[in-house]
Amino acid sequence: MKAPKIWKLCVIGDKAVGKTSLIRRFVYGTFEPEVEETLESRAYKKKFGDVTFLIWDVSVYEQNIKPILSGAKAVIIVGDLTRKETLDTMNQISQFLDGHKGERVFVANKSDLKYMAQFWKDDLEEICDGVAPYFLTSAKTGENVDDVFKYILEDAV
Ligand SMILES: Nc1nc2c(ncn2[C@@H]2O[C@H](COP(=O)(O)OP(=O)(O)OP(=O)(O)O)[C@@H](O)[C@H]2O)c(=O)[nH]1
Ligand SMILES: [Mg+2]
Repeated sequence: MKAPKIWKLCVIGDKAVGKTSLIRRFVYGTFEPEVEETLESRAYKKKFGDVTFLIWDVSVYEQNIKPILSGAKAVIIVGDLTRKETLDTMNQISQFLDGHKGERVFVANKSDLKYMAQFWKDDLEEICDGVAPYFLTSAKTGENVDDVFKYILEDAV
């Protein structure tokens, strides 16, 4: 019997950008307009292809994120398209991750509210710096959410 492949992923980003909503959309296929803030980091499990993802929803209150990020195959850095300051946080996180081994993926969430967008693809291209991919997602409609995980499954080394 082949040993199951378990990949740890981490979802991180500014407050209320939709980290929990994105994970719930992917894992359960649901969306809720009212979500409780995530006080403590926790993991969700989802089998995808021949891999089991262990997806960590990293709380903004996490005191020590290094152990949580340790061993992650990929880190999903999330921002909220309707709040420019969340892009700055994405950038800061990305710099903090320099030297971290796993893959890095940028996600600008709430694309269903694109008429309120405060940043767009050109800004994302800048922070990706040609080395990481970015996705515009909506946890509300589900747009592109699976594609983020599909990318990690197929392209993460
Ligand atoms: N319109 C829209 N609302 C969204 C989307 N994703 C999340 N939300 C809403 O944004 C709010 C915050 O979502 P959460 O999933 O709690 O965000 P979070 O990043 O986990 O927040 P914290 O755990 O508090 O840091 C909730 O009211 C969600 O319903 C989206 O794609 N579109
Ligand atoms: Mg949350």
